[in-house]
Amino acid sequence: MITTGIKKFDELLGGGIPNGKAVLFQIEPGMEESDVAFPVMKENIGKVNTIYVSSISSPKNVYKKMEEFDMKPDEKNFAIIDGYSPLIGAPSGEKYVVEEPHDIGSYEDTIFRALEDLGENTLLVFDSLSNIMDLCNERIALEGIERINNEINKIGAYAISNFIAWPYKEATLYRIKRIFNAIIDARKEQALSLMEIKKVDWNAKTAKFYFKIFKPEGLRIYIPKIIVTGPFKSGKTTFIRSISKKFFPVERLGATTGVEYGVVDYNGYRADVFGIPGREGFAPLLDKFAGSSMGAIIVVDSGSEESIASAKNFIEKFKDIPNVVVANKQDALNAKSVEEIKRMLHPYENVIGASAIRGEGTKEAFEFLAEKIVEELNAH
Ligand SMILES: Nc1nc2c(ncn2[C@@H]2O[C@H](COP(=O)(O)OP(=O)(O)OP(=O)(O)O)[C@@H](O)[C@H]2O)c(=O)[nH]1
Ligand SMILES: [Mg+2]
Repeated sequence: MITTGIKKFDELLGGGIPNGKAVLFQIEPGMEESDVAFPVMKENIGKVNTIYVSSISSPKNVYKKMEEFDMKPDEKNFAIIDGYSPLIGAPSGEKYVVEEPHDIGSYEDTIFRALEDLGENTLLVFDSLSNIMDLCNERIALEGIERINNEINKIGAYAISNFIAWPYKEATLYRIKRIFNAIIDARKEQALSLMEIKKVDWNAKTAKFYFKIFKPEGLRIYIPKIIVTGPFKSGKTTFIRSISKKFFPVERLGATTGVEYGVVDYNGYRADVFGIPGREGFAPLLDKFAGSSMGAIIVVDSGSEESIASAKNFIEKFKDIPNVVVANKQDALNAKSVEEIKRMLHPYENVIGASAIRGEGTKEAFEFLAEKIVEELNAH
């Protein structure tokens, strides 16, 4: 089994990509993220041997890109199959060179030779299957790809491939679907990049989530807008600070006076988080954000009944999007327990205890909401 490095993604895949499986990333033409396989390869480099089939860029550019992703390939466990240099008539310094890049047979020969050298614990990565199909005869190329996938299935290795889904003939697309164990779509939706597990022939779910690729971190489930609000002095700013890797407060004399912003990177999730004071003057802004946010975090002071009671208004305001109440200041002597707070907010259940000042429970509350946001996306 190999993993994607994204906890939720792996969970949806039933733990990861099992041995012997060939996965196709079917990417909408024109997408900025045209290489979705690369960050998955990053996650596994060093854990399995890697063969990278380079057909659209020079080995030099592949190594450069690896550096950008903080990857340190080792000759013993990483090899490039160079299908690019012969194409442009340049000499290749690689051990594995596709002599005749217009012939899928030449790709097969080289790949099988490399697989033999590196063994079954190997991940085969295609930088662009669509490019290889365009170079070789489409029909014959597909037959070759099928033979390669069969070999992967047989020896229990792994394959991941980028495939730009140009408007190919129906028959071609059908054939492609048939010869891969899993198809994962990457496409634009409402100006965001969406990944959708469309087909899997092992025990996994079809599901979707928004994503982004960051350098050097790699793949992340992306949540463009989470709002953090709540009553006065409940610890909203302290909460956002404690979950963010970058934080931009807007404060005057210790009080928040505008929209503060944090970038969260936690357990495979990347989110842009906006803090808005809950006071009356900010109500119009709050309503505007409520309409455009994917989720809401309501921070209350567990030591104040008034603060807890006011959560009800916020719960009502955010009833149409996933939300969570953070019962903050659990460290304080007069703090009401999470159970008590749940009773006070009954029948509302999504209450998570935290101490933002100690950084306890805050990331868990964030992840709880992030999971709900992904579930919500898959509920429709
Ligand atoms: N004991 C305790 N104090 C906390 C905790 N979190 C925040 N505080 C304190 O509560 C006060 C308010 O914290 P902030 O984070 O500024 O609260 P806020 O909700 O952003 O406040 P406003 O934006 O002005 O409404 C500060 O004195 C914090 O140190 C916590 O978990 N425990
Ligand atoms: Mg504040």
